[in-house]
Amino acid sequence: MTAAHLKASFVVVANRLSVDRVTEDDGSVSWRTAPGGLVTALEPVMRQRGGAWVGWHGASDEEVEPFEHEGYTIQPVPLSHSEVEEYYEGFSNATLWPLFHDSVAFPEFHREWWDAYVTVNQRFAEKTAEVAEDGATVWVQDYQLLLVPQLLREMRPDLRIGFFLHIPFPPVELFQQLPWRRQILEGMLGADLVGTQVPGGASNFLRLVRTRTQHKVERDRVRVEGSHTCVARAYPISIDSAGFEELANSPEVIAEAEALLDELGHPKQVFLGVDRLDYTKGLRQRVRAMGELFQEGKLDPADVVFFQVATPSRERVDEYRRLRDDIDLLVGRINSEVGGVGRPAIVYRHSSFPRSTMAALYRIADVMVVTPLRDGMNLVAKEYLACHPGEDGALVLSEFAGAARELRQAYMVNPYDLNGMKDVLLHAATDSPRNRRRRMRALKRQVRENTIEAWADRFIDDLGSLGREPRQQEA
Ligand code: ADQ
Repeated sequence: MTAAHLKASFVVVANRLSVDRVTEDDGSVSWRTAPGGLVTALEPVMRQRGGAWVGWHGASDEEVEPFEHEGYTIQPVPLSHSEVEEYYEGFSNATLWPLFHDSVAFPEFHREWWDAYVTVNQRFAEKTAEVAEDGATVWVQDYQLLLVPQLLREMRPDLRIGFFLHIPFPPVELFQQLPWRRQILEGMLGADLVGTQVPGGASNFLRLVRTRTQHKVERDRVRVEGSHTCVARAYPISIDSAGFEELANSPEVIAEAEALLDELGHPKQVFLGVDRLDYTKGLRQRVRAMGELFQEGKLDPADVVFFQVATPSRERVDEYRRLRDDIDLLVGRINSEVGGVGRPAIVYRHSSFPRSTMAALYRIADVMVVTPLRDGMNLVAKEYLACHPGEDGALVLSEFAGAARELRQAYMVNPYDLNGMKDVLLHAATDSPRNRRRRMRALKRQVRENTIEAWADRFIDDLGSLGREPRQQEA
């Protein structure tokens, strides 16, 4: 039997597939794991559980046949060129993404983008209905697919449907701006279980349901009239902690870390930033803060390097192009003013790296700088804690990352407060070894104990038991 005919009892549905296509010079095609937080988190879950992953393969106007990958089935969903523009770059990434991140960039509202969003959500729901076996568990992911739970329930009431939002669910005042707010709430309510990164997200959602729909809300439960009960709760996501730790301690990664230090001329301290190049990640503020510390002589470029890697992201969306230009300019200006010896004060790489290189970077970072203006969780902070050897390291973390709720021993910053951030950066770099160790020990324990398997098990177990309750009551 081919992959196309296989039905699955566990289905993950996400905008993008877990794999990216790579075309070699000789024209041969292979697939490699895609970068980004959602895939980093869910790929190990799929490898362990098997099933099907429904998602777009990343190119427009092209149909790709289903295939097997690492023990699960890849089920590609096609998108046309205009759908990529309107559903993906438009409604998902220029309307919902900024709006759900505190409007740190201005969200645009266009009716034709919404129409494309509805069409594509319908297609994802149809594909999922086709590949899910009777009574299957379906786990829909993220803001690109907010309508899928309801659409899918209409087609397949036998399914157990979970939905997880990887980005923040915004405060009521912001969400209410959406012209299609009611449709989106009803779309999400099609799920048996709605998961958010932090409890505040679930309570924002429930408050909106209470005020904007007719459904009855009792604590964390919504009684969807004539249908089912939808529960909304927080499930803070994590990483494959043991997998990252093992990778970081492999001889290859240790050698790569040494080579990196050689290349940098063995500075006394390495500050590190790792992000998708996204305006929510607070890169402008971070680069300015580090630049001022160099310019004011508080950090000596002979001793200290700030290494920033930024994965290219959403490059066809205007805001992202502007951000890229701004960072290029800013880094260039700072480096021309505060030249280091043999290497610049800020080493900036605008590219994606293999996971082993990421692990090597985390190994050599004395101060990890994670300063988003708003972030659902932020896995980079957790990856650093899993990968950095020993207890002599420091995590500087924005209070506006979901991770700040769990990683309380980090050096916390408000990224909007440049002077405050500069003080904390210096404090983290110069704190006593005893304090740094005490904080790192607690942080590392947190990440070691809260793994991605535990996160997935908790969500899927709850989905199994919660989904059954209303049916038993109705019997
Ligand atoms: P993202 O916004 O993508 O995720 P994050 O959680 O930090 O943010 O994950 C980024 C991932 O990309 C990490 O696994 C990191 O290692 C990887 N990465 C970053 N730069 C890279 C580079 N140059 N080369 C290779 N890999 C790189 C979204 C939400 C987050 C949430 C996750 C998971 O915005 O808030 O934590 O989903 O739910």
